[in-house]
Amino acid sequence: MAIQIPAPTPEDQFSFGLWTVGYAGRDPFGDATRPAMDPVYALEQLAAIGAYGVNFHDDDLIPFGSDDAERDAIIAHFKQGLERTGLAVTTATTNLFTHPVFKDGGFTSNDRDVRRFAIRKVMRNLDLAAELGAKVYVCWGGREGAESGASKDVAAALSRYQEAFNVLGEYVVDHGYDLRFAIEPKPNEPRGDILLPTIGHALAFIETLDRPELVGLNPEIGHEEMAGLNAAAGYAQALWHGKLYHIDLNGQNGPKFDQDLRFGAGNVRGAFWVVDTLLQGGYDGPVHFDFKPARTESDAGVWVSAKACMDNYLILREKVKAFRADPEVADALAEAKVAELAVPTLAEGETWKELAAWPLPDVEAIAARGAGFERLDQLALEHLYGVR
Ligand code: GLT
Ligand code: MN
Ligand code: MN
Repeated sequence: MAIQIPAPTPEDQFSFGLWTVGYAGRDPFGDATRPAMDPVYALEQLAAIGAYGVNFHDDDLIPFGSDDAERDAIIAHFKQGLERTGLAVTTATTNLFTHPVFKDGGFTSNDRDVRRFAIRKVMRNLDLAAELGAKVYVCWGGREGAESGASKDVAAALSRYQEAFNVLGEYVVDHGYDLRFAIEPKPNEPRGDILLPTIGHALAFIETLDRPELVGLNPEIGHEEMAGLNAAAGYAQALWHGKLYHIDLNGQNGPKFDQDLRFGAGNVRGAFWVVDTLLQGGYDGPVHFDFKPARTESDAGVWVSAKACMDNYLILREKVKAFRADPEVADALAEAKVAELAVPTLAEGETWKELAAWPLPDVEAIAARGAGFERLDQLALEHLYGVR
């Protein structure tokens, strides 16, 4: 059945990084296929397609090495663009991966001077992030890792990673900034192996920090799928921990290079369950698309691709809502005992002692029952395929 794609609204909080729509098409094998994009032009086009917000790396906006006067002029021009278009700055982040100084990482480089410079670079952009009203500060440690065993002492690297977040947490608190950090896991690329490779690794790491409440996650669908993981299940666990501070939605086709396809392309079924998980779990932060418009496209194709991210989210949201509202689905959920999982295994006041005295049911009879999961999943697929 054809559905009407709703128009994006500010409540949807759709946002895009300047580096996403501004991706000029450079890859390890080929040069840029599009010219560099002026950030203010990006703001205008994003507003035109109905986006709510924007985010950026320091260097996306202010080229590395700009002097103070250039920096001030760029920021003033960008602020005018924000005012004119009404776009919000939802998020900001730091580029600790492009300049050759970061070839062995930023916070975890073996070279102490690099580590000190990296923290300084983040501190400077935190000031700008706070000034522009960002509430989340993403930390993607793409270069924090190694290609070979002896070159990186992983335990020492984790201690330095921890130290960086502790220093930056103190910086934010001392300045009274209303900002929280969101770590973005990724298993590999550009490093052979990256530290904090998955949601689970990052969650465990966060609990070791001085201010764990200031640090959460920014999981990217493609990065979880590169690790062969189920992104929706990862998002659900991050929500369960109260740590889903931000999201990077995009598309990926299984464990291969980071494809950064527009959201909804790639693993479509996985995307359906990600949207369901966000709705069911009450995620209320920015819905950020971290994709790369294919390098085959002209500028016009960039905006087709960007708008498609929002449209695909809205389409999937309609389908998820229809799935959840379908009486047959309610029946299948009941048959599959999905709600029963919310009932604690022991009754209130019960201990292992009462459990030990519990008269055992007919285990063979229980084992013979079907779970009813195939019916439930087929109903979801039929909603997704558009026949319901
Ligand atoms: C880079 C990376 C993304 C991160 C960005 C934030 S930069 O494009 O591929 O996944 O979200 O640093
Ligand atoms: Mn990616
Ligand atoms: Mn990302």
